[in-house]
Amino acid sequence: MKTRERTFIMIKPDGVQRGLVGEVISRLERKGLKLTAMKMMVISEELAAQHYGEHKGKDFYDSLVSYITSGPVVAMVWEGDRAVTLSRIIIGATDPAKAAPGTIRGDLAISVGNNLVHGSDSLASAEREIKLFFSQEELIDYRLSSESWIYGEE
Ligand code: DAT
Ligand code: MG
Repeated sequence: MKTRERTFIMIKPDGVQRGLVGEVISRLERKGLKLTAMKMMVISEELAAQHYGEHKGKDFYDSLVSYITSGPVVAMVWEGDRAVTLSRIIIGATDPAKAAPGTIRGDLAISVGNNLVHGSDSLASAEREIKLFFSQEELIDYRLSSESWIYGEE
């Protein structure tokens, strides 16, 4: 594996309510990424404000915070070569109308707000978001037996 990265992925309340937890996890698993941490939780107002701090002041901020705190989410860390970029491609563009077919949002979402999944947009965001949601002990370091088949001789 050339550049092992960890990224923060979260199935948002609409994903949980619509029964798409397995679907989202399955797409990331089938890609060959490795699940490193996972928990179901209800996000507090404080955590939502920290997670979405970059959007504070925007017109959709209040509805974004009330949506993300409205029900349980599934927070995860996925690992692999270029995991940040690859998982953003699997998730698709923010607006489902612009998300390519074959992506999670392109296939399964309609609303810009309720777009099912969050994925870190850079390595720096990933590091920040993983720290917000998980302790060091919750990140499981293990080897996938399929790794040599996923990465070949790299
Ligand atoms: P992404 O989730 O693709 O990283 P983002 O970080 O720009 O997108 O925005 C975070 C979330 O905020 C996004 O998933 C949905 C919501 N959002 C973004 N732009 C919006 C808009 N113009 N109107 C309503 N909600 C928006
Ligand atoms: Mg974002």
